[in-house]
Amino acid sequence: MVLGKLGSSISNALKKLVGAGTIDAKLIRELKNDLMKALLEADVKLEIAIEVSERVEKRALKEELPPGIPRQKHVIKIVHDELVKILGGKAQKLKITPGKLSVLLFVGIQGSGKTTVVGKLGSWLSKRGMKPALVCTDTDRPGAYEQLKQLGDQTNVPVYGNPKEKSSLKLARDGILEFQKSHEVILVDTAGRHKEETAMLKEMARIAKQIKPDEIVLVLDGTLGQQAYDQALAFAAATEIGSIIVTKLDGSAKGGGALSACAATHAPIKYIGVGEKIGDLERFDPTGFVGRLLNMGDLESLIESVKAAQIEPDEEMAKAFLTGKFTLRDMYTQMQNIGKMGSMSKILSFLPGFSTGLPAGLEDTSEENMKKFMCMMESMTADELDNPTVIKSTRLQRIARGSGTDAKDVKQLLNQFNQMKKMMKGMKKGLGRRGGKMPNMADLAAMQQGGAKGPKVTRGKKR
Ligand SMILES: Nc1nc2c(ncn2[C@@H]2O[C@H](COP(=O)(O)OP(=O)(O)OP(=O)(O)O)[C@@H](O)[C@H]2O)c(=O)[nH]1
Ligand SMILES: [Mg+2]
Repeated sequence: MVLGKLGSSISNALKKLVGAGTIDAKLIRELKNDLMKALLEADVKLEIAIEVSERVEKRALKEELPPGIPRQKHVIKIVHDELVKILGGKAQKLKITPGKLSVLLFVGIQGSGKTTVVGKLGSWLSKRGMKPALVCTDTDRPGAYEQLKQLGDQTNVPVYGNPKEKSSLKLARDGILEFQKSHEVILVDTAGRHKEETAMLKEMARIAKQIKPDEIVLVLDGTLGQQAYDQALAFAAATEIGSIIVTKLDGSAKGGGALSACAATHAPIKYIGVGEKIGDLERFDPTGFVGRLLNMGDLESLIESVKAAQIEPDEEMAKAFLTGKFTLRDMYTQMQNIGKMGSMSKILSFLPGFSTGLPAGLEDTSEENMKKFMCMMESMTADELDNPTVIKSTRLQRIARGSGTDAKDVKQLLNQFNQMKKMMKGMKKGLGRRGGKMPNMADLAAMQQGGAKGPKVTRGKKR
């Protein structure tokens, strides 16, 4: 995988963080250094590596924690978001308006893969029911028109060009005239082969001015290292780059150059080239890519579900807890909250380092079990919910019957409740440091994971 090494270095750094009970400024600084090192090793330009890791450090230290989110998870989200941000944010489509003529101009240095990309995209669009056409404006490379024609012929996409014509401007204009009435998307290939880079940039800017494309796509060789940044910057200075396509990501490319190019142009990567064949083109989704890169499952959906649930214990519950009166009713509410987020084990499985298991009293909190427990609690009287010690044999039988379970299941629930209550009692002492806030299930899990006896996770506090 491109940037695979970067991903494993960063996720190792994050695992260190998750494994630690308490996150302090020293740990965050360590993460910043690990991040910077990983970015540099992946060929990301020094300035960008510094900028990203410093931003992560600053945010991790300053930002208030959203309710119910342990600091570890929050820091992971910051790293994730910053990487996604550089790569262009949400996955975006090319600027093509169905039913209207769209013109896309492809630019890039010699050999970056422009002509190949134009051929691949023609095939991509035509397979999706659109009517694309290709235009060759390259007057410098011998055989440029034949190369594009060959690609177009493979997928029956028409190609305009004239090897005898010397003016690239005229070729661009004539190509558009040729297809504008009969086709939906015109892909214009340009020359990358010039004696001087400035001459090429000038020609590109002239063509752009003349044909006013809907989008200018910078095609970038994915095997480029540090120089990718300056190259992308030069293009962005000469014209308005709308998106990037990174090619040759099928080889041993580290991919850091692509990351720097995005930062230089503030343009998103929309596609990647992963081979020489016409079908070797993939859409690029920064969120999914970074998620896979950091190997932490679909973090976004987790974060979204946590956000949607907005888990925060209510005041009544906090009071009940502070006075040591944790009842089955409170446990029921907690389970309802977890239900809103998805099961506890699923939530924890999103986090590296949490795979070792659930905290004491929660091992059995699978979704199915939780539903069963809630069913049993629904079969209890108010008295039983508030004071579970009254539940003895006949009541046990009645609750089991009412909820379609066995007496041993009810016993298991009571057992789990008692374990939780014991654990909460143990933590009561440390509450002052939490500003009197009651821990929720996620906190409990985090505490247990850190091996802490008391609540060491600070929430909503600036450091
Ligand atoms: N392995 C691999 N090779 C690629 C990929 N994309 C392009 N190439 C190869 O890179 C070489 C250059 O590609 P072109 O498409 O001709 O590059 P260009 O930007 O049009 O080059 P100029 O016209 O000289 O500016 C060709 O040999 C392509 O087959 C890719 O995604 N993977
Ligand atoms: Mg070419």
